[in-house]
Amino acid sequence: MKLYTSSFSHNSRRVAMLIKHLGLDVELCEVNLLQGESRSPEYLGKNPFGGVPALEDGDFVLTESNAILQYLASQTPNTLWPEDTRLRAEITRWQFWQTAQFGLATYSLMVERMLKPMRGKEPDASKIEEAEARFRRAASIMEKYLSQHDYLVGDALTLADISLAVDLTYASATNLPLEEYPHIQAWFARISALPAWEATQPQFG
Ligand SMILES: N[C@@H](CCC(=O)N[C@@H](CS)C(=O)NCC(=O)O)C(=O)O
Repeated sequence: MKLYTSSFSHNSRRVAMLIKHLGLDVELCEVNLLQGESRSPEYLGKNPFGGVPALEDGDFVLTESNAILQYLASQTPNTLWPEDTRLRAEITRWQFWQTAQFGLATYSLMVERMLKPMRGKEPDASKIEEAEARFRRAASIMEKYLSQHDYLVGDALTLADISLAVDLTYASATNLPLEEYPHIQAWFARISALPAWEATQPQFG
């Protein structure tokens, strides 16, 4: 299998972390986003959705990091993606919520506070305000849940934790107000202590 990835894409990191954590045999193929490779005709020929990450398994191509996590974790028995149907449903629920709420807020702040300045563009104050409000709404839901649990599903690390934690990759650069959420911070410290987190730190250049 091959994973088309970018070493500074947090969405790619989600999958790279799982590959490291489970020691899966997947070849990582770097796509140069800064040079527009993810939109080149050659790449779109492989992955018509464009962007990274994308997994290639023979003639099967899968996009969306959370779908790729489930597909890869289904290849081998492991506790990150337990067999139990309800646990899987809870993991999937957090992953949908990541895409629709938490990750939407952190991504908007990444665009406004990192990507626009990198491209010499002015951040949009109204978008920052909207994203911060969305972040606080989402973070208070996680904070309440994590005040009573060490992990998002069950009592051990699952795909749900990887999915959500990766959205904090650029927490400092995007000025996320994590100091307001001590239980999220404690949970994040557990995830970021994993060797797979350290091994997938973003690389620029
Ligand atoms: N919802 C998608 C988001 C993928 C995404 O936005 N990828 C970015 C990098 S973090 C990308 O490839 N941008 C360049 C492009 O779309 O061509 C996922 O979770 O995989």
